[in-house]
Amino acid sequence: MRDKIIETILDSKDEFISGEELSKKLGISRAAIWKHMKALKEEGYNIESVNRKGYRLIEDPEDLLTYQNISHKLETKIMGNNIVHFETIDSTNDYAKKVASQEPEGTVIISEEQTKGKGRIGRQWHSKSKEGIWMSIILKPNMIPQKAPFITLIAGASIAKVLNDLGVQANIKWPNDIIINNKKVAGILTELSAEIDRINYIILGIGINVKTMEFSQEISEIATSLYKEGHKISRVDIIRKILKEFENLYLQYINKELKEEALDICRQHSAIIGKDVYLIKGEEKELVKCLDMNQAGNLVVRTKDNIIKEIMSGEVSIRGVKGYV
Ligand code: BT5
Repeated sequence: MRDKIIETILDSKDEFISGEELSKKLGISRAAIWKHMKALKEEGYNIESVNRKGYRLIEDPEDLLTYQNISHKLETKIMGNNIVHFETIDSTNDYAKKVASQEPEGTVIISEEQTKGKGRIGRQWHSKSKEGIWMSIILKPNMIPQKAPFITLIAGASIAKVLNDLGVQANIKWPNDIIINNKKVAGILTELSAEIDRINYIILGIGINVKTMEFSQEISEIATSLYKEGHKISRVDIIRKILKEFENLYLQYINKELKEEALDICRQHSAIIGKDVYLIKGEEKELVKCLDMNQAGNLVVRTKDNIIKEIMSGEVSIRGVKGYV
C-alpha cells in the first residue's frame, strides 16, 4: 500500500493531493492514509501535510534510493524486483553475500553510505553518505564459473551506455573502471561463489560517484563525480536505467550466449584501445599498446618486442602513460 501512496504522490508532482482523493483512489480510510503518511515521514520522505489541501512531497524525493522510488517506472523483469535499502552498511557486496542464498536473482542491495566499501584485491572504495550509488546485484546464472568474468564487462557496458545516453562522455577502462575526463567516476567489483562446474551466485557490486565535489586526498587526483563534471542527474534515474540496460545485456548473454552488443559498447566506449598503457601485475610494470578486445572479452595488446598477447581480466591493473588513463 505504501508503494501505491508514494506512486500517487509522485504522480501529482508539486500539487497537493487531498486525503479524500487518496482514500478514494486507493480504497482505504483517511485514517489509514494518515498512518501511512506518518510512517513514510519517519522513513525520510519529506511529506508536507496542509489542512484542507492534503499532502505533497516538498523536496526532491528522487534523492532516496528506496524501493518505492526506484521501482516507480522501473522497466525490468527481474533486476530490482526486490530492493533492500540501508542508510549505512559496511559493504553492500558483503551483505549481498550473506543473503544471496535466500534472496531471488536480481535482488539489489543498496546503501546511502558504506563504511567499508571494497575495491578489488582488498582495496578501499570511498562511499560517502548520499553522494553516490553504492549497490550490489545478486545474480544466479545457470552457467559454468569460467563465464563469470564477462559479467563485469556487461556491467561496464551498461553503465557506459546509460551515461552516454544521458549526455555524459563516459568511457570504459577495461575491465572495471568507468572514466570521465581521464578520471574514475565508477568501479565494478564482481565476486563469485561457485563449485567446479556450477555457479552458486555472483555479486555484482557497482559504485558510482554522483554528487561528490571533494574527494579524500588519496584519490583526489584520480577520482571524479557526475556533479563535478557538470552533470546533475538523479541517482534514482541512473539506477533504473542501469538495471534495465544491464538486464538486457545479461539475459542475452546467459540465455542465448550473445555477447556482441556488450562487446560493441565496450569497444566503442573504450578508454584504452589504440593507446599505450602500463600493465601492472604486482611489482611488474610493462608498457604495451592496446589493440582490441577479443570475443572472450580479453584485452589484446602488443608488447615492446612486437609480441601480441591476450590479457585476462582480473590479472592486471592498467595505468595510462601520462596519468590514470
Ligand atoms: C573498484 O575496485 O573499482 C571496484 C569498486 C566497487 C565499489 C562497489 S560500491 C558497491 C559494492 N560494495 C562494495 O563494497 N564494493 C562495491 P578497484 O579497481 O580495485 O579500484 C579501487 C581503487 O579506486 C582504490 O584503490 C582507489 O585508488 C580508487 N578509489 C577508491 N574509492 C574511489 C571512488 N569513490 N572513486 C574513484 N576512485 C576510487
